[in-house]
Amino acid sequence: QPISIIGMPIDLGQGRRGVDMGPSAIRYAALQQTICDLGFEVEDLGDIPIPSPESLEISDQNLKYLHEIARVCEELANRVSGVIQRKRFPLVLGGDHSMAIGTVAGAAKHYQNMGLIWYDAHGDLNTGDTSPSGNIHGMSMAASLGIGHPLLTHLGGFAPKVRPENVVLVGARELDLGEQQLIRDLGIRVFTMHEVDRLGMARVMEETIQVVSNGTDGVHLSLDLDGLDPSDCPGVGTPVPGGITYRESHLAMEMLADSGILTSAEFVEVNPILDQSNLTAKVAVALISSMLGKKIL
Ligand code: DIR
Ligand code: MN
Ligand code: MN
Ligand code: MN
Repeated sequence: QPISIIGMPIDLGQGRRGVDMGPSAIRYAALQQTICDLGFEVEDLGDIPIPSPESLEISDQNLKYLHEIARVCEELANRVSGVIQRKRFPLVLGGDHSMAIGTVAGAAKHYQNMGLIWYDAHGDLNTGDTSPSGNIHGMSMAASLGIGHPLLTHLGGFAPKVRPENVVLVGARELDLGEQQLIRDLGIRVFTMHEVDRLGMARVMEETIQVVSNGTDGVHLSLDLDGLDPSDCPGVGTPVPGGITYRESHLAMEMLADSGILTSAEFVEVNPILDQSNLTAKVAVALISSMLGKKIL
């Protein structure tokens, strides 16, 4: 399937500058050539324009930059939807994880029942009421499930985008109290680092693929690079020790490639300012290769 790259240089959803440079950093790590070498037809649609935080004011401390984030996510949703309409695979580069509200909205327009894999150290299951930070990048999975502020949950004119029984969280190791409660209430499938260690990544991904493909007609991968261990991916805004390794992540992406279930993907939270020699963007490109079916032999 031909691939369309979309950049989402957003940093309004969290507190540290530099993640707006994530799409550039991933492109700089030779994304397009790498995909091309794998034999895919690939186009780059450029970036969604994002206002810089210096030009804006925060009106609600519990939902920072709510209106601006909703507006640019709507644009992203339309762009993603257009790509799918043209029978192409949307590959979205971030940018902080608030962007997933747009990516998921755009993709979910095309599927009755979409599966969602959230690869992340965090749950991103807060709302304006439960968030300790007011940062919307910690609310994007909740919004996709229809929980939170209506401007976020009803983006694109419909809610919810996904159902709790079709979503899986992989790599979690830092969950706020409200997020833990929501996971219990909705019965969301979570593979914390405990399960990754205990079952192994192969088993975790077998079960993940089972859950997200059961009764679904599309599957989106939302991969936050902070799901990986900070020693492999130091260029992220909220690093948490004890993460998924580079090798486990490749295995996960290879198993997704073999399963053939993915219909869209995004790689987010790359912050080259906090990085060492663009390492995190290079890992993103390597993982994208595996996700697209790269084989050594
Ligand atoms: C925290 C951090 N749970 C929050 N979330 C992050 O602010 O809601 N998500 N870093 O990626
Ligand atoms: Mn995240
Ligand atoms: Mn984040
Ligand atoms: Mn995270």
